[in-house]
Amino acid sequence: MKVPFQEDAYKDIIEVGQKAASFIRQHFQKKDFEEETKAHDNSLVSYVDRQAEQIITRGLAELYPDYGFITEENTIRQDDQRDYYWIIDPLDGTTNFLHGLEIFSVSIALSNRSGTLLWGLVIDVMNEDVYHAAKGQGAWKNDQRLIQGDSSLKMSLLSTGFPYYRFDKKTIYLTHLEGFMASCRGLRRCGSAALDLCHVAAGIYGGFFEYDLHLWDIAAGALIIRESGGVVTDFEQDHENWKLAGHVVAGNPRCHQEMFDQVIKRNPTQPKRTS
Ligand code: 2AM
Ligand code: CA
Ligand code: CA
Ligand code: CA
Repeated sequence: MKVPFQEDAYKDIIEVGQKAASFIRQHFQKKDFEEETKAHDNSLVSYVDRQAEQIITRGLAELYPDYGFITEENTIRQDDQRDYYWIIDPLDGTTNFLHGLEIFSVSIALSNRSGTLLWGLVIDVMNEDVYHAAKGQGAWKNDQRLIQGDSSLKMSLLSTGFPYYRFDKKTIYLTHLEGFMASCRGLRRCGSAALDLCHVAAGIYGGFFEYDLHLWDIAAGALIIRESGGVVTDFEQDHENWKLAGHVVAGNPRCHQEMFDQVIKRNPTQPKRTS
């Protein structure tokens, strides 16, 4: 399956993402937003998330009127039954954004109807770095090609995100955390899964693990990792199911395998598939 547009179209799509990133940056600097909560007290959102989403969906609809959308903030009709649809998280790391921590991103992926990821973009908003990947063609940070290294688990930094409201998984999570703590060089928890995945693609982290993520958090970053030569699976080493279950283990091929051999396979329970 090829990307349904030529390389010279990437620039226009990236510009749409950059427009949203610059909108987010301006409001971050002015601090003129108020937080709101969704169903759970730690699920925060602001008008900046919604506005940024509209900037992206309007821009993309103008470029590709026939494509559908799956978006976090629901500001447009959700439709994954078109030949192609965009998967959008307009602001990944909202809690950081609202608390003044400069770690958040814009994430846009393109999928075909059968769920194959074809193209992905993550923008590190405050650093103004652009990560993108096209299926079968590679991954880039700005104009630098990303090629995976092979650092061992022992020599790697790992990144994770804590479980939110699903505290039924707390015990499994703490077991994994303890196992990884003892077997890697250091653990980080920065708060934007999309950016964490890009940092795996760039070789900053040897690996990443988190439960219960949504497709819009991980679709673009996962393609960027794969196109850099890295691996993305769920906790049963399934290469596709993470899209449905949201449980993700990612890394360079060596570190990813060692995460399973040294920690995950030694634990009798894993977060379960939801499908
Ligand atoms: P968000 O900022 O777009 O909501 C970090 O652990 C990841 O979890 C981020 O991708 C973040 O995305 C997401 N996240 C934040 N709050 C969450 C919540 N209450 N439930 C599920 N995911 C959440
Ligand atoms: Ca959110
Ligand atoms: Ca998110
Ligand atoms: Ca978000």
